[in-house]
Amino acid sequence: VGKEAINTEIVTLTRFLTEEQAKHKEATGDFTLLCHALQFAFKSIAYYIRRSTLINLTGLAGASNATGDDQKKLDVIGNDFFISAMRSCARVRLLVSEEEDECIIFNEHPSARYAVACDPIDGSSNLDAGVSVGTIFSIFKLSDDAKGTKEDILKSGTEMVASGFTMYGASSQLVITMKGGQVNGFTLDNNFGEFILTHPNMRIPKTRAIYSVNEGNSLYWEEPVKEYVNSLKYPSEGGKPYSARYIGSMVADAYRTLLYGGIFAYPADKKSPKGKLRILYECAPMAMVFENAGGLAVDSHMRRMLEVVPEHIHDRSGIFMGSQGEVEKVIEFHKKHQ
Ligand code: AHM
Ligand code: MG
Repeated sequence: VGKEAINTEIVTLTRFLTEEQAKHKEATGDFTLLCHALQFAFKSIAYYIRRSTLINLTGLAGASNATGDDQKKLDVIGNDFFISAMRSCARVRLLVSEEEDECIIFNEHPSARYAVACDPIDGSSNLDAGVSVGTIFSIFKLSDDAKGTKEDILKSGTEMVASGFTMYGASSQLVITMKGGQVNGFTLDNNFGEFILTHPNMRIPKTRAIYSVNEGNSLYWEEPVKEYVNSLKYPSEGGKPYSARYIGSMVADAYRTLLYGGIFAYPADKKSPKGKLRILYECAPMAMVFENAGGLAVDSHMRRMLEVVPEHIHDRSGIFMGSQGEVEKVIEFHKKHQ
């Protein structure tokens, strides 16, 4: 390799965060430190997922989590890494995790100004088959009158300061966005041990004929959802039907949708009238990524996903997210039924 072929100006996540911080005169560095802790949690989880079949980390841990799912060994480890990182960075007051019934309150850091919600390993039913899973996170800045109780985080997604996810796939991909900002994608270079900026300013295509939904639930779907999905499969004369892609890991389905375009849906239905996916650490953070990339995200009532306020920390919602043109179609079908 010639000298000129080597990029010596690599933008690592650390460098990216330092440069972002410099753009904000009022920044204290707290957010940057919090993100450093986050990236360590991602690297640790990525490392153990890569090695899981070799070191007996497949299978169940023998308990179930807050929402009644069976916990995998890696769910427990991922959760522990996440909690430890958030506690030790000393910038987080509250932490909501899918794996914890209650909101964790770090009383040892009473002046910490951030609250974080996370799903440490989303899509864990795919883990033992080596299929991509991911971590989803949302970051809120506490208001001045915050009391340090879980109510401080029962906010709409519009209140988030940042959100994103890491997908543990053929490589680990970290996608992060800040309020009103661009969406940036980083790839973990295992040799460097660094996330490298590989996808600056990600923009989702305006339309794409790909839909991603668990059609095994179609028996329970409401009429507008049935009609909408049928319209994709049986287009009017001369039209081409959509392709179906469904991994069953929200992070992996979302990452593909972000890159290629299309729509990802987990609608509320007759069996799960509130939907399956959780607002604070699945729907809202994804919605912010999609909106900031030029896409849309709505709930099953066709409300803007980011404006939905959870009543409880583990509240669920239906969700449709993806390319602007594709989500607009869903909205049209729902309007017809009003
Ligand atoms: P989990 O948090 O228990 O892993 O569940 C969330 C996952 C999402 O990643 C995925 O989109 C969905 O559940 C798949 O559900 P289903 O198996 O019902 O299609
Ligand atoms: Mg999950």
